[in-house]
Amino acid sequence: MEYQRSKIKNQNSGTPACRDDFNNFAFCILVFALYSLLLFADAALAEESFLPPLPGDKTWKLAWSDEFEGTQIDASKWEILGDWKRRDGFWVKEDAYLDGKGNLIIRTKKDGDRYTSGAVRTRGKFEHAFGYWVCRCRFPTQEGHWPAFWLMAGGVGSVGDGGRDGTEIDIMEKPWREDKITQNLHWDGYGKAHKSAGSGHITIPGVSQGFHTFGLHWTPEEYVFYVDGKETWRSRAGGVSQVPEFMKLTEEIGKWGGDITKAKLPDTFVVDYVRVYDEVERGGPLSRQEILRRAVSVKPAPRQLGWQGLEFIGFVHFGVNTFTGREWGTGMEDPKIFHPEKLDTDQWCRMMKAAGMKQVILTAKHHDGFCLWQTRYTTHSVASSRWRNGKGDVLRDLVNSCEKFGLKVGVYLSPADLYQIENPKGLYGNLSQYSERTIPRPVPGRPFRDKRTFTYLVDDYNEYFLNQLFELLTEYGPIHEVWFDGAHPKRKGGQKYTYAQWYAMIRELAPQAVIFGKGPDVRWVGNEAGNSREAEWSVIPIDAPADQFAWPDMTAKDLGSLDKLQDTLSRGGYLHWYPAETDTSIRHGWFWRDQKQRVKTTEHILDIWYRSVGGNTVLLLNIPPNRDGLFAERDCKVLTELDGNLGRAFETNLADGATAVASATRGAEFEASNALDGDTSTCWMPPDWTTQAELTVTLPGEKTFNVVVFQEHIRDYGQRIAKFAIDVHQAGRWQQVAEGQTVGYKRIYRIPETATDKVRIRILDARVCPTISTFALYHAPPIR
Ligand code: FUL
Repeated sequence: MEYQRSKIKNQNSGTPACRDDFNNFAFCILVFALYSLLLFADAALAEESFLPPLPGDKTWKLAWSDEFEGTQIDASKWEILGDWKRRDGFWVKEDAYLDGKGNLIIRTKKDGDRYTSGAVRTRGKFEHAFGYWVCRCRFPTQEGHWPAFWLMAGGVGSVGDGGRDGTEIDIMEKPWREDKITQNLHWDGYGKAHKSAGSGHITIPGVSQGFHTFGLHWTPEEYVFYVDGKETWRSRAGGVSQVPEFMKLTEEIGKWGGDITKAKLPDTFVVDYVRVYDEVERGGPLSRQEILRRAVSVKPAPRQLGWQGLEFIGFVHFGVNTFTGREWGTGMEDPKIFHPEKLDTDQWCRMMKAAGMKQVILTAKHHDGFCLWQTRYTTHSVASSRWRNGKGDVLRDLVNSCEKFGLKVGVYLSPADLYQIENPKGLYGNLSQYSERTIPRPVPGRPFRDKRTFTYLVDDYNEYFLNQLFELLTEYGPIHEVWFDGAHPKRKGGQKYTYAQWYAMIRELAPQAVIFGKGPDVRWVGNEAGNSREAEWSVIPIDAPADQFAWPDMTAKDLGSLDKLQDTLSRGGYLHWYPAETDTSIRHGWFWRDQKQRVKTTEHILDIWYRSVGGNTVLLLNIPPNRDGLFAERDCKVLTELDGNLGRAFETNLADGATAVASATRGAEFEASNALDGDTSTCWMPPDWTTQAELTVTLPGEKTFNVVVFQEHIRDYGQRIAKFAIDVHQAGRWQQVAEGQTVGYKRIYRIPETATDKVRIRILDARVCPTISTFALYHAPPIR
C-alpha cells in the first residue's frame, strides 16, 4: 500500500482576506482559526509517520531535512556531482534537479552515445553521526540502472579499526525491477582489505510502485534498517561507524541493474524528502542513574584513541620569530631574515625520539603568517628567504626525518595571520564576497598529484586557508594532528573562519588526524604551564551538538563533574568525548630567543610528564630550534636526561607474574586477572552499580617500586572511575600511599619507594561501575 504523501505541497500562502463588514467578524475569526489549524496540520505532517522506538526518557528531534521545495537544489545542503565517469555511464549535473513540486529528480537518460544519470551528496555540508536517517522516494521503472540512498565518510578508505572509522552504509539499493531491495555495509576501503556485510535481497510486495520510506536507525552500538517503518535488517558488522557521515542520493548505470540498452529513457528516481532525526531528552529532570549511564556511553573515536596512545609528543615553534626574538611576530618581517644555515631535522627527531616522543607538530605557519613550506599561495614563505636559495622546505625535511625515526607528524596552521592582515593585498578581512570556489585553486606549473577537489562557499581568506590546508594534508604524508590555535593578536574586517568546511576537508583528506583546540577532537588543557587537573574527565558537556558547537577555550577547574553534566543536560545539552592535551615549552617562551632564555630543569619536565601523561592527558612539549636550525645544547641535555630516566623507568613491570582478586566481578569475561594480562582490550569489571570495589594484587615475592600505573578500558566502556586510593600491605596491615580522582586512559602515580608483596586499588566512586584494563608497578631511577 502506498503511504499518503506526508506533507502538503503547493499550498497557497497568505492569510484569507477578511471583509470589512463588522457583522462578518465572527466569520473571519472562524476562517482564520481553520486556516491556522491547517497550517499547524502542515507543520505536524512534516514529521515522520514512523520513528523507531526509544526508551521512555528520549524522543526524536529533527536535526536536518530537505523537503526539496522550490526550483533549485539548495547548494548549502547538497553538492551536485558531475561530470564524472561512473560505472557504465556518467554522472552529470543536469540529471539532478528539482521538479518544482517538492521533489528531487534524479534522471537517467541517453545523451548521444553515452548514458548519463545524476548524483548528489552532502559532503562538507552536512556530516553527522547516529540518529534516524530516512528518505521517501519512488523508484524508476526501467532496467540497466539503479537508485540508492547511502551514507559515506572519508574514513571508509582507511584500513584498520574495522568500520568504526567510517563505513559505507547503503540504506537502500534497488538494482532489480522486481519488488526487492538490498541494504549493505562496506568498510576498510575497496581494495584487498575490503569487507562487507549485507541484508541479501529483501522482498517487499508493492515496493516498486509509489512512494516508500527507507530508514536507518544508527546508534553507537548497532544499525537497524527499516522500510515503510518495518524493520528489515539489523547489524553490527564492522564494529559500527563512530564518525560523522554524509549522505548520497544516486543513480548508477551498470549491469547489476540489467541491460540499459533495453530501457525506455529518460527514467526518473523521485525523492520526496530526506530527514535526519536525533535522539534527545524528553523534558523533565534526568535521574542521576540516567546521567551516569549516559556519561559512560560516550567513547573515544578511533582517531582520538590513536592520539591518546601517543602519550608524549613534541612541538616545534620555528619561524621568523626565531630570528627576531619575538613571541608574536608582526607580519611585516622580511622573509630574508630566515636563514637557519645548519638546519638538521634529523637532530630534532633523534632527540625527541630518544626522549620518548611519538609525534612532532611543527608551526607550519604561526600568527605572523610566514610559511615554512613551499606553498603555492603566498610568497611570504621559505621561498623568499635566503636559506637554501629559497628552495628549502622545513616541513619536507621534518617529514622525511620523522619517517626515518618512526615519528608521526602534525601541523600547526595559525588561523590568525598578520601578514595577510598587514600587507596591502592581504586576504584577511578584505571584505571579499563569499562565492562558490573550488579547493585547491589550480596554480600554473604546480599541479597536485591528489586530484580530489572540494567546492565551498567561501571568502578570500577562507579559500586561502583551505588551499593551504589542502597542500599540507595531501603533500606531506599522513598528518595525524591539525592544531588550531585560538589566539588573535589583531583583528580585521570582521574576518570569520568557516570552521565547518575546514573540519570537513580534514576529515576527507586526513581521517586519521585529530583536530586540536578550535575543533572537535582534542581539548586544550587550559594553561601553558603544563598543569593538568586532578580530575581530568574526557567526557565533557557541551551546549550544542558537536557539529554545531564553537569549541571555546575551556579553562575552568571543573569541566566534567557529575554536577556539570547534570547542569548542561538539564538545559538540553550534549556530552562529547573531548580529552585534554597539555602543552608547554621547555623554554621560557615558545620560540628560541637567546642564550639567556630560561630552560626548564629535567626534574620540572619529569614532574609535568608524570602529572600530564599520568593524568589522562597527552603531553605536548615544545623544543624550539635556534637560529642555526638546531636544538640548543641545554635543551638537548634535558631531553637526554629524560631518555635516561623515563627510558629506564618503564623497562620492567614488577607486577609481572602477580595474581589478582577482586571484591566483585561481572563474570568470566571480566576477571580480576584481566588487569594483569598485558592486554588493554580486556579488563576487570564488577556488575553495574558497584561503585565501590577493590582489586588486590599479590606479587610473586616482595618487590620495591615507586611508580604505580593503571588504566581504564575507555575504548569500550568510556571513563568511569571518580575516586580511588592505593594501599600497600606492610607490617601486616594496609597503608594508603596515594589517592586520586579520575583515571581514564592512564593514571601514573609516583610514590615514595616502597617494598611489599601486596598492593590494592580501592575504588571509592565510579560512574555505573569501574573498569581496570592494566595494572603495573615500576621502579624509576633517581634523576641524575
Ligand atoms: C598560543 C600562541 O599564541 C603561542 O604563540 C603558541 O603558539 C601557543 C602554543 O599557542 O595560543
